Amino acid sequence: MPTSFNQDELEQLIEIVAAGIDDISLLSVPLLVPLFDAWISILSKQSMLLELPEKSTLVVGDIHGDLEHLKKAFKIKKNYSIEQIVFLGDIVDRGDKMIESVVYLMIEQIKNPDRVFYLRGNHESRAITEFYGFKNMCELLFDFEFYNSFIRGFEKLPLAAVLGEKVFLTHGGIPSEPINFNLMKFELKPPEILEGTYAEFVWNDPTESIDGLSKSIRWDQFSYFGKDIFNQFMEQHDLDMLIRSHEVYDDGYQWFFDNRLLSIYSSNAGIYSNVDPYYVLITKGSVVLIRAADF
Ligand SMILES: [Mn+2]
Repeated sequence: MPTSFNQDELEQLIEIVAAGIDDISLLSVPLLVPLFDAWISILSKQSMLLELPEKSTLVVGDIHGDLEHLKKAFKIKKNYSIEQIVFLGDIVDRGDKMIESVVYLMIEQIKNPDRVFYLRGNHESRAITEFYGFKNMCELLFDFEFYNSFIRGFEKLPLAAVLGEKVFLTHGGIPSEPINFNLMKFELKPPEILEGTYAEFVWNDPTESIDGLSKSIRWDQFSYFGKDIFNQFMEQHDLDMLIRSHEVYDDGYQWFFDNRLLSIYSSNAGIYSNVDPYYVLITKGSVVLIRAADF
C-alpha cells in the first residue's frame, strides 16, 4: 500500500469509509490507515490552544457514542450555513456507536480541517478508554492497532480554543494555577491527561457553592473551581465567556457565574437516555442555545 495518497485517492477512500458508518462490517484497518495518517497530520499541526476566527460557530458537547446527535450537529451546520463547528471532546466510550461516531468526526475533519475542530475530553485518553468501553469495542470489532491509531490521534488533540479572542472553549474548565497562553501555544501537547495543570482543562468542574478550589469528587488530583477563580482567569485573558461540557444535566445545559459560563451536553447515549441534548450557536455577539429535539 502506498504511504501517501493524493487528494483524489483520499476522497475515494473517504466515500468508502463513510459507507462504513452505516455498516461497520465494511470497515477494515488497511482501509483506514491512510485516513489515520491524514487525520493525525492535521492534528499535529494544531496548537494545544487553538485560536479560531470570529465566525458563526456551532459548539457540540459530549457525544459518547451518540451518532445520531453527532450527525444532527453537522446537519444543522449545513442547513443554516454555520461556518465552523467545534466539538468539546468525549466522543468515545459509553454509547453503542462510539467507533462510528469518532470515524465520522475524523472524516469530517479530514474533509474540512479549517472548519471542523475537535478538542480533547477526559475520555480521549488511553487509561480512560481502557475502562469505559472504547478499547474493548475496538478490539472486539477490529484489533489493537485500530485502537492504537485513535489513541495516537487523541494525543494530538488541542486542549482548548479561543474563539474570536473572547470566548473560551474547553471540555472541563479552569486549571488551579494561572496559565500563560503564549507558552501554551508553543508547548507540546501532553500524551496523557491524568495529572498536571494542562490535564485540569479536561477534568475540572465549576461550582457556585464555594469560592476558591476544592477537591473533585471525580478524582483527588482535580478540582471544582468557584466564581472567584473563574473571574480571575477571565480577567487575566480578557475573555467574555466560557463554554464547556463534561457534566450531564437533564435539560442539556446549565448556566453558571452570572451567565458567563455555559455547560452543555449533546448526547443521550447509554445510561443518560433521559437527557435533552443541546448545542450552542455563537454568532457575532450572541449565544443561542439549540435544542437538538427541535431540529
Ligand atoms: Mn468528560
